Amino acid sequence: MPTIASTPYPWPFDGDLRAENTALVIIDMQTDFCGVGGYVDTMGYDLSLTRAPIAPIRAVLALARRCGMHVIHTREGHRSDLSDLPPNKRWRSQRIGAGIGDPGPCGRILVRGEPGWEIIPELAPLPDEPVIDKPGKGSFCATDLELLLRVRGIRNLILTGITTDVCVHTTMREANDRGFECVLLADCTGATDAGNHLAALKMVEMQGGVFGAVSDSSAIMAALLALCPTAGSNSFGPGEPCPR
Ligand code: C5J
Repeated sequence: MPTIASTPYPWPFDGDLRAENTALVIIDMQTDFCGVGGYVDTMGYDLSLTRAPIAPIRAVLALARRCGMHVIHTREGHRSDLSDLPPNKRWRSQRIGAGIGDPGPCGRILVRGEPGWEIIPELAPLPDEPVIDKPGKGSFCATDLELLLRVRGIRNLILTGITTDVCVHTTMREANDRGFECVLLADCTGATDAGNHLAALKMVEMQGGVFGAVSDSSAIMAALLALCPTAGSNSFGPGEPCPR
């Protein structure tokens, strides 16, 4: 039974880890959250914290694609008329000088179609990879993510992206309550505060894994190579599926 090294238990719980029933979920790797002039930068947070996961996610993503594993991206953002932006969310952001919907160096902050809202080029989705556009923190709220996962027969979710304590955690909690088996990759996530990142990891591990498990990029990559040994070879191009 393939499992990956993770805490507080080897993931997934039943060893049913296959490319077909598992998705790599990459949450909100948008300029607004990790780029110069974006929302997080405008709020004055340290961008090195939210940029740290870019390289590890790239490595996992390349291998997941070669193994033919499902890859799903998410983007937080609002309609240009802001009709899906709750007034309290807007008010809070304006209060700290980074008003959602207001103009900034990367276009209107967190508005769909604006440069800051785009996924960063390093982690750009391939044309056949679903992108879930969400107005909130959780990826299941007001989206078709659950339908898409059920239709594809996906049970296991490998969670990556930013920010650990907000959109990644909310998504993990939503997914766990829906019966999905989740693992969060510590080095493939990042928060606007280092302490919050660590606290978010610890929260997952309580109560025997109250929301799932925590692992890292090297453990998942070892498992992917075990599942699909030829994925490590250079005999086929990036993005090409494993010739099983
Ligand atoms: C936040 C996110 N932090 N992607 N969004 O507002 O975590």
